[in-house]
Amino acid sequence: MSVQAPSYIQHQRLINWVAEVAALTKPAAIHWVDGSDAENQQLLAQMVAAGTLKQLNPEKRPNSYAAFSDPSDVARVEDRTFVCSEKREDAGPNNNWQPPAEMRTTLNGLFDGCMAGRTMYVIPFSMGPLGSPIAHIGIEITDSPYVVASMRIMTRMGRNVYEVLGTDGDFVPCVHSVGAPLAAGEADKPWPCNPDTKYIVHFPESREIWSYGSGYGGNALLGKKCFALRIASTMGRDQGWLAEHMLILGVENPKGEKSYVAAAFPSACGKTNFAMLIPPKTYDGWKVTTVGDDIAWIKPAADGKLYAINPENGYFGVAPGTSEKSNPNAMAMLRENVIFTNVALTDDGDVWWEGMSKQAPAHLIDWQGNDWTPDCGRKAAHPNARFTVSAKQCPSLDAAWNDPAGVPISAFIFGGRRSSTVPLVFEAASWEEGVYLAATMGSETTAAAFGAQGVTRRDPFAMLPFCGYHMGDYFNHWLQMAGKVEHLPRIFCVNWFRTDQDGNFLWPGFGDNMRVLEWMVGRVQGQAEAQRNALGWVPEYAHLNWAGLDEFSAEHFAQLMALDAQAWQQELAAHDDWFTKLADRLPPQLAAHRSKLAESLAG
Ligand code: SAT
Ligand code: MN
Repeated sequence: MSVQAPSYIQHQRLINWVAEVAALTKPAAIHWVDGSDAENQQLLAQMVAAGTLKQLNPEKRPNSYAAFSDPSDVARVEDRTFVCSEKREDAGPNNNWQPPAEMRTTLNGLFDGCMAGRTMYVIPFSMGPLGSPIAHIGIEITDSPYVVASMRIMTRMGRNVYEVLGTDGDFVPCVHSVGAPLAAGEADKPWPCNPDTKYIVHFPESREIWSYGSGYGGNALLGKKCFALRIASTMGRDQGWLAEHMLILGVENPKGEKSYVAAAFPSACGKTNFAMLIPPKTYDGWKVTTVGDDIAWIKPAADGKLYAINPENGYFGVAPGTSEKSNPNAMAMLRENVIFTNVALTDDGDVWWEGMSKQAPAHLIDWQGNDWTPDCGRKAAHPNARFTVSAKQCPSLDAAWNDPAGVPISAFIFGGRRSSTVPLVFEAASWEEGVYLAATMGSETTAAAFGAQGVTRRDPFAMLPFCGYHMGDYFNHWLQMAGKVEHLPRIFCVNWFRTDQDGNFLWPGFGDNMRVLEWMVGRVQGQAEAQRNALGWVPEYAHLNWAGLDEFSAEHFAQLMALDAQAWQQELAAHDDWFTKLADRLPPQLAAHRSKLAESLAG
């Protein structure tokens, strides 16, 4: 197939690659995406006509749309996700692996003619501010206009990317197909996908991504987890930087002193809410600002500090549970220009999801298009329903969010969902101990996420499904940063989810997380006090700011911070089980710290 690239593309290797993919996938047409407003409007109108999108009531939700996916295509598919490094050991037990040559044969078969009857879109995008030394470029080829419209929100997408690429710049090639070729005259579906066959494949050595069969989220928006985490983590390993599943936020005190922190939480731990936290009323003069809600790329700079960018340009957030209480900034950000996926529709053409309001509307159309009433026994929105919205609409957006230099990181925060054992907050006594804590971090499953409820799954650094290489090597990479970075950030652990004997949360959470954040940032600035214990440095009751939370007693706080020796013996045994899985590449420092920790906990 001959391809005619627009004259503003001067990159022959890129044009050749597009021609190769076109020859394989055999689309009906090629569209070189330029990112313009006119192009976007045309694609949206085309998707409305095809039934892929419904336009929402412009008076309620201006310029916003709802998409409804095929019920077989509603989330990332971890069991269909592969890291095909040359050697199996390099992918590690944390990734599915197949020999790269075998996988290429499989993919060649699947992609042969897979775009028949469809338009192939070529999407140029930058992860991070255009031209930033921390940013990297990708080109996604896709046959899904939904992916084009979503990538326009989630990345810096458009023809100016080619100016950065020039004639020979590096890019990560990403090939995506919904895996549903159309025979001549065959009618399309509103959400084409392949219900039987899905492959999300990464080749870390050649830094390529191939995705087949799904149109949803991280399976299809390849800049996100595939590139910005799995492929970028291997780039970071090779080049001495970090690609992390972290939010980035700024905290400014009334004196104007500002610190940035990056925080990793597994899913269902309120990560987006924390990234957009609004401090309690008593925090006059304090500001919390958002740089990113999901991913951080972090590189050492000449001044000896680590600088972070949010490689993304928007938020692909979970809608259910988002409310005026849990995240007022998100609610404000979602007022217009949003693409929702798998939410429910109200009778007046707006959206609703579980947790948006205490009282559900009397009637809705659920995400599968059926009538819904509060007593029908089904969820109105899919539990993994999403919003896709530009970062620029976030009311708490940090002034430096688009700064090519990134923001200096002074602390890393790791947190899971633990009903017991792990205290509200503590600070690791050293970098190495912090890496240990992050490496052994666990989170209890919620029914929505994994079926079984209350099982603690180890999710080191919240990276388990996203690290593109052996987790043991990844821990080692983190340990090695100590020799490369002069001013290392401090490392903290938090747990917002500890419960009492009756299963009630001990910590109010949401805006009150500010109290813990204030202490952590105070530690960084040398202003907050702490006490040493077996885990590290912990605040005493008097070290936190309780203004506006007067009924919160010292005894209550003690319950949140308690170290239960027996529970920690079990915890350490779970760490052992977890480390056994990674034994072939586990850094010896971590095993050594395990023994030290057992001794200090024994007192
Ligand atoms: O679907 S995404 O990968 O973008 C979000 C998630 O599942 O974590
Ligand atoms: Mn995420």
